[in-house]
Amino acid sequence: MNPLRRGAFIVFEGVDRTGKTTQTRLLFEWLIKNGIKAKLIHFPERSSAIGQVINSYLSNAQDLPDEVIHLMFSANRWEHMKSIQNELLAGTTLICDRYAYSGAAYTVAKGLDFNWCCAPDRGLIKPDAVFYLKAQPEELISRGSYGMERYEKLDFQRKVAKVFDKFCTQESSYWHEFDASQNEEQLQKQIAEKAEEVLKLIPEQSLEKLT
Ligand code: NYM
Ligand code: MG
Repeated sequence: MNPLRRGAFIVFEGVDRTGKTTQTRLLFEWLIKNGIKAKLIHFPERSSAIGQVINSYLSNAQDLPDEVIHLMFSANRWEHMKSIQNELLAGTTLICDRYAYSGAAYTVAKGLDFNWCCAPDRGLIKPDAVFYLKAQPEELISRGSYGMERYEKLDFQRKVAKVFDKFCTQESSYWHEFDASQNEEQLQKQIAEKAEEVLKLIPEQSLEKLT
């Protein structure tokens, strides 16, 4: 592969329990097997000081106003922007489990304004592709009960799903929807095919920002 080629930035989105963590790992392994330099990342990134506040909020150890936690999720992305940019320009493909769209979706689901929610993430590096793992929250429940974290409730997940659907329609040029209710292997195959297409387009594309 051309050494001057930058890496691709591929984001996975979807409600809780759609298999994002499994599928990001499977895609990462597939890329490595095919000789593509790749790295897995995940937001929220819980190890930084901001990440630790987010973690204590999600585990219900701490309460914060909706606006404050929203801005912290965004700040958690901003604090990693320089390293994400450096990795991409150095030729590493980044597979990212959740990004700014989760930020908007979970806060809009609480009733806050869509545009207000998107504003703090404007200027972040724009993904080359978003892989949207879609399934009805009702169906996902059959995979076992939700965990103990904040937001892991059926009625809330339904509201989150609506916002992801809106993004998928609005940002259709780089959002790709996958049926997350099918089995792991089938889903992985479809994802790998799409990733291959995305990687082919990278040489012509410079890094863009979220607007
Ligand atoms: N979440 C995640 C948000 O509410 N806003 C964000 O910006 C991001 C990135 O955190 N229920 C929520 C969605 C999840 C929770 O994520 C933890 P994960 O992927 O389960 O670690
Ligand atoms: Mg979770």
